[in-house]
Amino acid sequence: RPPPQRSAGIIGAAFWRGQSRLGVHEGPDRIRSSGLLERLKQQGCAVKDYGNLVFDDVDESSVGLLKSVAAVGGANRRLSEAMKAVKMDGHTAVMLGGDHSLAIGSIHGHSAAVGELSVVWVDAHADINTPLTTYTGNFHGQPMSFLLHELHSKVPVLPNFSWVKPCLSAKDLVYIGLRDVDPAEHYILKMLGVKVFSISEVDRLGVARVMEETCDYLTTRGKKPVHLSYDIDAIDPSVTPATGTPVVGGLTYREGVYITEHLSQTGLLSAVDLVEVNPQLGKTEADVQSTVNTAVDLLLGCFRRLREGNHPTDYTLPEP
Ligand code: EXY
Ligand code: MN
Ligand code: MN
Ligand code: MN
Repeated sequence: RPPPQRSAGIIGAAFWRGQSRLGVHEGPDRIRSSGLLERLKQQGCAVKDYGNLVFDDVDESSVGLLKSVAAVGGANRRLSEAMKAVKMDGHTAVMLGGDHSLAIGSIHGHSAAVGELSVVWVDAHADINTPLTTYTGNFHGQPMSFLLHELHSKVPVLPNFSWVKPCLSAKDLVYIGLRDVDPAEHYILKMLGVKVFSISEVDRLGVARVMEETCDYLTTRGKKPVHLSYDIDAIDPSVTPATGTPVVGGLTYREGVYITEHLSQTGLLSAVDLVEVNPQLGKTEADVQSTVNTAVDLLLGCFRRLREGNHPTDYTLPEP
């Protein structure tokens, strides 16, 4: 039997209120216009573009330090429903952000469709502040706290968030690339025993061993579908400068792509987020191009692109 055809179901989430820098809502269209869909098709992947979500206009509402609470809750509710529908249609889901607060809806909706998940979170940041530990008030630094069963009792109920049910266990989460972690976040990671390959572990072990260990760790308790949540700021800002919270000393382009290639080869990759591309933050057009092109290459890697090259299984050499 031929392998089932791979297909990508793409959702644009042009949402930015999980942080304060203008422009991250341009990510989805900019990534599309750099040829994502065409290149996926060229590599033998079926593609369905579900377009950009339309979010309700919600009044700017702060709760204490927390910014745009109701808008973030509402947008993620819509995304969760859309994500669930894309998975029900049988695609590997691709969520183009937007800021990383969108992982709440993306992972929630993915889990609503397929049940228990593993999550691989590739980021300079842990994004695991609770609404009570954040000192910026930005929701893109908090999504993981809403998703983990173990933090449920530490997260207050907020306007437009009552629909969120934790859906992930700490043992099913792996971080890669961390290098800017707040003290409360570090405490939480240690308290819950979360598997973390910080950028120091990438230095020490090399990316190949990090990916072997990631997959071994996640598959020892059964082969759950994998959700890859990829923040472009995981990559070094010399390669991907057009992002809101760049941190020096990141993954190289090659390490970043290797992560996607390895996860793709497991056959378990079920959904991908590509977030925090902000085309307004490049100093030059070349900065923006480099950031967006890297985002596209990461996504191609998620759909079985190999840098060694490949060919159709029925390829035959022309006879003279
Ligand atoms: N830890 C800081 C905060 O909570 O605001 C910075 C978070 C940046 C989050 C970026 C998207 O990954
Ligand atoms: Mn992030
Ligand atoms: Mn980040
Ligand atoms: Mn492996």
